[in-house]
Amino acid sequence: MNQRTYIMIKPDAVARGLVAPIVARFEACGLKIERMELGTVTREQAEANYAEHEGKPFYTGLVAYITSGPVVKMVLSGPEAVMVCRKLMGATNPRDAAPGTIRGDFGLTLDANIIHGSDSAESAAREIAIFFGE
Ligand code: D4T
Repeated sequence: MNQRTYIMIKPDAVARGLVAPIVARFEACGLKIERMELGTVTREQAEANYAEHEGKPFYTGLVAYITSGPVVKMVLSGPEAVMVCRKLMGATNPRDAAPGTIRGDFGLTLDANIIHGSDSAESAAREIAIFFGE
């Protein structure tokens, strides 16, 4: 089933100059770039995106981090794109992420885990609306 998913390269990865190698992995897999934009995340967008985590101990730091500098926002499409992108990204905590995955190869800490990707088709539709207004 062809799907769209929302992917965001987080501020630390952009600052470290990792945009090209990360985007290359999605393209190498055959995923299509539908939208791609360098920009900042507003506080409103961050709170909407992470609403499920409101009240948790890491929530304030998470919102501060994602709004701290430029990110790369993308819509990618392809067969089972949501699941395929989650596999390419690896486990949420880079220390648990397998070598060969984006987080496993480029990340070290959970609070700056390199990349965000939608976890379901429903989340993708919600997040694409938040970040691209579609
Ligand atoms: P995102 O949403 O960034 O793609 O990550 P995941 O979908 O893989 O993981 P998540 O929603 O559980 O976590 C969102 C975001 O919060 C940070 N985080 C998470 C953190 O700083 N401390 C924590 O204890 C947890 C669970 C990392 C990712």
